[in-house]
Amino acid sequence: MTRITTIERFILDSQPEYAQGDFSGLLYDLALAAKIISHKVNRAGLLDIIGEAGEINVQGEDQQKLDVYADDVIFKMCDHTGRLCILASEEHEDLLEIPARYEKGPYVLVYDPLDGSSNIDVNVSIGTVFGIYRCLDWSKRGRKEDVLQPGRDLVAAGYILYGSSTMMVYSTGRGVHGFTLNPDIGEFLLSNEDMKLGPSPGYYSMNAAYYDRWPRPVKEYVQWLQGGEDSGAPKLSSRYIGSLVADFHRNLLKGGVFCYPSEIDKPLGKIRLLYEAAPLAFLIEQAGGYASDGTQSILDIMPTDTHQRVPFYIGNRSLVEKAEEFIQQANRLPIRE
Ligand code: AFP
Repeated sequence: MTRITTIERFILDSQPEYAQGDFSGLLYDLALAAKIISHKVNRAGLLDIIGEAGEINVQGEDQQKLDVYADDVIFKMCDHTGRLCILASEEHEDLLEIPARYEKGPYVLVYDPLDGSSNIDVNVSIGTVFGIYRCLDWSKRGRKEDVLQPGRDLVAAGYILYGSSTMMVYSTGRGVHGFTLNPDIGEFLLSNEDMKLGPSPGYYSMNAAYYDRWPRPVKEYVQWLQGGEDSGAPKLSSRYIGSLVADFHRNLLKGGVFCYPSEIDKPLGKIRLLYEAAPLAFLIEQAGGYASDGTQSILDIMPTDTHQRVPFYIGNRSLVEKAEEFIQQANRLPIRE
């Protein structure tokens, strides 16, 4: 039998002595939340049988929408532990304060509880994304400033993919590590240690239905991606799920680039900087890749709003830098608000 490492063991073994309290505990809280959400996601198809979201089910209980449920689970797993000073969720307009009856801690959690939720009804992979920052000022913990930090200052980031298996992938700045949930024993087991992008990318991923809405340099970049040997681009195939976590995970394993560019009438695209772009940018750099808004590293962008969106190019460095080249050469920088 090969050596089995649980996520708990791995978290404890790979953190320095000083980080074995709040930080390790927070990662483990997220792993536990992931198991609870995974259990519910796997039953999503049964909603047709036991009642639709928003209705009363046969047990007489209110059905919650899955993304609201996931949001609740993460908040309730983390609000009382004394590890966090504030949370920000993609589901909420406002920041999520630690209830006054609980102690505040040194970390900040930003998260998208269930991304790709339009895929739930059709049984396609969805995911949770999270990022962890340190709070800036211990004496005034839990302010907006603690949340509005650049991705460069993340101390950890990760995602949970609810796919053919449930996986939790995270980095604390020491490589990217993946764990697969064994549902029989209810444990995340180390399955992908120190994940790195391969040198030969396999895929490009973008919603081609928006081609007419993309600015000219983006169209030229896509033509370059499609051009194979004539353009000097690597031979790529196209894959697009429409669930960022699933698209990202595939490209992390197989190499490639995911793009959600600006559009003529949507200059900042769709992807949220704080909840999606920055945590995944942190992971991709740890895996040897790069993420950009077309002009600069995603990790260097200082957020000004918790829900701000950003054009997003992420994957193998050579492919993302090529996007920057097209965008910068054309001198048509995405307009910032
Ligand atoms: P939903 O949660 O509304 O399904 O959005 C998912 C998402 O933010 C991200 O996961 C996808 O990559 C992207 O949107 C897909 O958007 P398009 O449908 O516009 O391609």
